[in-house]
Amino acid sequence: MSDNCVFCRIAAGELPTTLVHESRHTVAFRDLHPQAPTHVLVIPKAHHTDVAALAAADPAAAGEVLVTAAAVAQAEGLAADGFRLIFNTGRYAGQEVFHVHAHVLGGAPLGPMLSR
Ligand code: DGP
Repeated sequence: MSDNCVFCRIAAGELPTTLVHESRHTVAFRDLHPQAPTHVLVIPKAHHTDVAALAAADPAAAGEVLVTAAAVAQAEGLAADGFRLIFNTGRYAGQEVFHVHAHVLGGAPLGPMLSR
């Protein structure tokens, strides 16, 4: 656990959140500021700054985040019409929370991948 990391504190149950799914190594919860009708964040419980750091340090955990994201999409009813997974990574991507998280977005047409 990293001191002052909001997602570590959510994973530890120290901050209130709307949990969607929990496994031994992952937690999924609803985004505080949803950008789509369904917007869930999936994190590993262990602290890694971003998806590149996670993949380098623990490829199995990276895979588990993807498996959890797909299970969440299925459970939230997004699988049939489709959904988007986003890992904002670093400054140019606008990453705000430096504990790796997958955004699972869906529930309506999501538009173009990037706004220009
Ligand atoms: P990113 O830009 O990829 O780092 O997105 C961070 C997301 O995390 C953003 O959509 C808002 C969400 N978020 C930030 N703090 C909290 C929190 O305390 N609880 C929840 N549920 N979501 C949060």
